[in-house]
Parts: sequence; C-alpha cells; structure tokens
Amino acid sequence: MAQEARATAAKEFDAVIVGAGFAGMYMLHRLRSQGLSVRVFEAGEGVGGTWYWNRYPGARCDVESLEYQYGFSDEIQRGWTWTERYAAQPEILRYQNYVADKLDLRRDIQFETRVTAAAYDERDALWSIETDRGDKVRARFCIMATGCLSAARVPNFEGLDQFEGDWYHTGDWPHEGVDFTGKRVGVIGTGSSGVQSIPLIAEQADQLYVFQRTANFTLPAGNRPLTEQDVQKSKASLLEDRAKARTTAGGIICFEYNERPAEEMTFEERERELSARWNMGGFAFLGSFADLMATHEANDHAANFARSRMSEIIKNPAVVDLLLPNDHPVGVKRLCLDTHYLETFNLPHVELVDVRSAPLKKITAKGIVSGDKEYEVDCIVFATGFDAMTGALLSIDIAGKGGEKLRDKWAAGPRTYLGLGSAGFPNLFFITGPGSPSVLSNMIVSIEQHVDWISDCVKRLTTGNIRSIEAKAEAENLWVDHVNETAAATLYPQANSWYMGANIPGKPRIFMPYAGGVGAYGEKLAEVANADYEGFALGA
Ligand code: N01
Repeated sequence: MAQEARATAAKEFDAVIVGAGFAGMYMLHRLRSQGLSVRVFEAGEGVGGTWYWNRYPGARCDVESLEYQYGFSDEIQRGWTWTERYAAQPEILRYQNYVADKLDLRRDIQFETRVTAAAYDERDALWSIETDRGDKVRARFCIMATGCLSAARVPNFEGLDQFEGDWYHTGDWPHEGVDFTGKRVGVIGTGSSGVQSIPLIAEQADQLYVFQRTANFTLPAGNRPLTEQDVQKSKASLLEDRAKARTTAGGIICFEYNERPAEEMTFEERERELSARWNMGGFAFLGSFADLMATHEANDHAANFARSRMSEIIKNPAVVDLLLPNDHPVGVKRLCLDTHYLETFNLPHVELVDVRSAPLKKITAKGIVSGDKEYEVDCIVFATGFDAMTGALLSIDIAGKGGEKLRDKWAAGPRTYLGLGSAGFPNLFFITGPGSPSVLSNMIVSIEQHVDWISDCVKRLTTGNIRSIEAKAEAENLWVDHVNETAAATLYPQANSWYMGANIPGKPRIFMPYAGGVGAYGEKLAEVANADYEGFALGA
C-alpha cells in the first residue's frame, strides 16, 4: 500500500523508530499508547519490512502462520484468518497492513525515507537523526527496528554492469513481479530464498541454471491449507499459547523438543523420532534429540537421516551427490523448508552448476562464467542473502558519546548488553539486536519480548524523570562472553553461515545471535528490569 512520503514538520520527538516492519509497527503502538510523540522512518512505500521487500516467487514464512503473528491483542488476532500452514508473502503483507489500519499506525510513519545518521548529544541527552530526504529531527530515544535480514547483498561480481539482460535480488524484488516465461534464467544461491523461488522460477523458465556453492539441508515444509478447525482452535487459545511460547527455546509451541539425548536412545528409537518429525514438516526435525545441536554423534545421525530422505527425492544420478550437504552439521545453517525443491532438479530444463568446484568468475554481457564455461542467460536472480544482523544497523552512521562510531566499536564484531543496547550509546535500543535470540527463534515472539521490555524501560525513565539509560561496559563484556560461551557449547560455530558473518568477505567471524533460548533469555530480561535495570547506568 503506497503512502505518500511526507516531510516531517516537527523537529523533536520523544522517540524515533527506524523501520516499519513487525518490530517498528508494534514499537510505535506501544510508545504511542504511553502518550509519547513518536516518528517512524521507513525506507519502503508501505509497512511490512522484510515482507515488503521479499516479494520473490515462493516467499513464505517458515514458522507456522498461526504462530507467526502478533500475540499482544486478542482483538487483532481474532479479526484475522490465516489460510495456509505457512503463509505466502502477499498474505503476510496484507496482515501487516490490516494491523496498521486497525491501530492507525501510518499517521506517524514517514515512508520512502531512509535514516542515514544518528548522533547522540550528551549535553541535552538527545539523539539527532538525519534522513536521505533532508529531515533533521531530535529525539530522547532512538530505536532501531531495522531487521536482522534487511541489508540485501549482491556479491561484487566482476562484469555485472556489462550484463545485457535483467537481474534481480530476491530481497529487493520488483513489485510488479517478474515473468520468466520463455527465458533462460540463472539463479545464484541455494539458501532459503533460492530454495523457495527455484521451483516456481523453473515452472516458467525455458532453461534454468542453478549456481550452487553450498548444498543445504532442506526438508519438505508440508504446507497445506488450514482447516476451519485449525483456525478456530488457534483463535480460542492464541494469547495463552503465546505465553507458553515465550517460555520455550524457539518461541514456538507447534512442536516440543525431545528431552532425551541421542546417547540414551537406541538406533531404532532415534530413527522413529527422526522419521516422525521429518514427516511433520518444519523445524520439529531439529528437536529430535536434546543434544542434536550439541554433539557430533547426535547430529551425524540426524544429518545422515536427512541426506537419506533427500536422496530418495532426487532422481537424477548426476546431481544427487552435489545436492546432499556434507560440509556442515544439520541445523547450524538455517534449515530450509521447501515445496518441491529437490524434485525441481529432476526436470530436463534445470541444470545444477557446482560453483564450488568451478567458481563463479565473472558476469559477461551474455551470462555467467563458472570455471571455464559461460552459461548464457536472459535473467540473473541473486538469491545471495544479506549482510545479516549488523548490516542494516551499520549502514547508518551512528555516533554515541564522545562521537564514538558504532561501526568502529563493532569493527571486530557486535558488542551489546542483552542485544538491546551498547555501552557508549545511551537511549539507543536495538530490537532483536545481535546478542539476543532473534533469528534463532520465532521472530515475532522475540520482537514482542523486546518491544515490551523497551516500552517498560522507557516508561520507567519518563515517569521517573530519568534522562538516559546506558549499558555498562562491564555488564556488556560479561554478556558478550556469555553469548560466545553459549554458542561454543553448540555446533553452530562449525559452519560458514550468515549467523557467523561468514557470507560477507571481511566481516568478523562471530556467532551473532544468542543461543540460550527465548525462555531463559526472557527470565534474564525480567531479572534485569526487576533489579531496576541492573547492568545499565541510569542518568539523571
Ligand atoms: O540467504 P543465504 P537467503 N558465489 O545467505 C550463496 C531468512 N529467510 O536469502 O552458502 C556463489 O541463506 C550462498 O552460498 P554459501 C532465513 O533465515 C527465510 O537464502 O555462502 N554463491 C547461499 O547459497 C534465511 O536463512 C525465509 O556457500 C554465493 C546463498 O547464496 C535467511 O533469510 C525465506 C555467493 C545465500 O543464502 C537468508 O536466506 C528466505 C557467491 N559470491 C529467507 N554469495 C523463510 O522461509 C552468496 N552465495 C521464512
């Protein structure tokens, strides 16, 4: 829903929020309900964040729709009816617009406006915020709702500017859609975006080349229309379910993690568990054993099982070995959920190109060069991912106390206290920032957890006449150590994943999210707030 960009007339707000996706929308609602003046700046023409930009064919959520929605308002959830187990992007975007209408959010959002800089003025304890439209506003609180996967990245391939065809990035897809009928198409990348879009692009294209560097674990999502019974059951219990979800590791309740470690199970028991969970579709598979993400022994069993199920689908003997992941444990890169992805490689007009053995060298006027071979194409789709977790934040020139730049402070990797704030940057909040469960969880649950915490914190400050809150360096150091130790106790750091920053040349290799689980993390958040924001300095 396009909104006309309006310049911001007022110059001072209680809070500025950057981004109008799920996080920014709810943050706006909460702060406005406290009577604060709030301005949201959003680069897109409408609300939606990731669901506004990622319009590629096949884009859909991988957390079940019934859980992938706000849980803060019974009226809102009862007024909306999901149609599929995993909603497609247009339905999710419609839902977000429904919420924006319901809460009358747009009147405080300035669209088509990108925040370029934010600087903290210590004397007045105010943030000065600038945009690419020339706005200069000041605010007590600056809240980054910039998203974890919002800085789309096209690798720096030589020759792209010479390419005579059309090219697209999945994370910045044309609103009018793309018709690949009769075209020769090259898709680069086989993460979730590639896995979701490739089957649908193959339905249209005359010839499809898929350029794969790393084979990924992918399992059938088991998408299906929701029944009336599914929907009514969820409507009756959503708020209660959500309270439960907040106590779980992943912020979801549609499956439970097995509490038994693989070592206590017989081979047959393990196989039964894996099989039942594989057939359920979705992430239940990763909950097969308590130690699946912690020991190679347990993980290898699950990975072998997954490879064997995947290989049953692939009929083309020339590609079966290439499509089976063998260089990382299962689950340590985001598991892909697919609808007919592997089947696509059984089609005669689809060719898998292994760019690990024949690296992508350059783009030419006519196509893509891998090894010594040129693949002529009419269109290129970059499903090459994002500068995750820090990319969108650090694309803004953020300067804290003494003019210190967040980019400099985070040069060796992000440093936060609880993923919510960073020492030296008072009154600056990150929603689902690095160092919080974020991308390892149901994002909506983690967003609500953070927005609720930040709202309460802001209320404490405004009603207590406290000008500023700032993470203490020692609390931050301890938290960073804890995040690293928690990750080190898992297999997560053992893959070149975007969780580790490994997809961006030169980015520090640090496991960025907090792997301790939403429930435990929520307890820590509550403890900190109950101890009057322990680990933070409150400034009068
Ligand atoms: O990005 P990715 P994505 N040469 O980084 C390859 C969420 N999401 O957009 O693995 C050749 O996962 C790269 O190869 P490699 C979800 O959390 C969710 O797919 O680095 N190849 C990889 O294959 C997801 O994890 C959904 O070796 C290059 C691919 O491009 C996250 O977003 C849907 C390359 C990038 O995969 C990101 O997913 C979509 C190069 N120079 C996204 N550079 C849902 O289902 C990169 N690649 C909700």
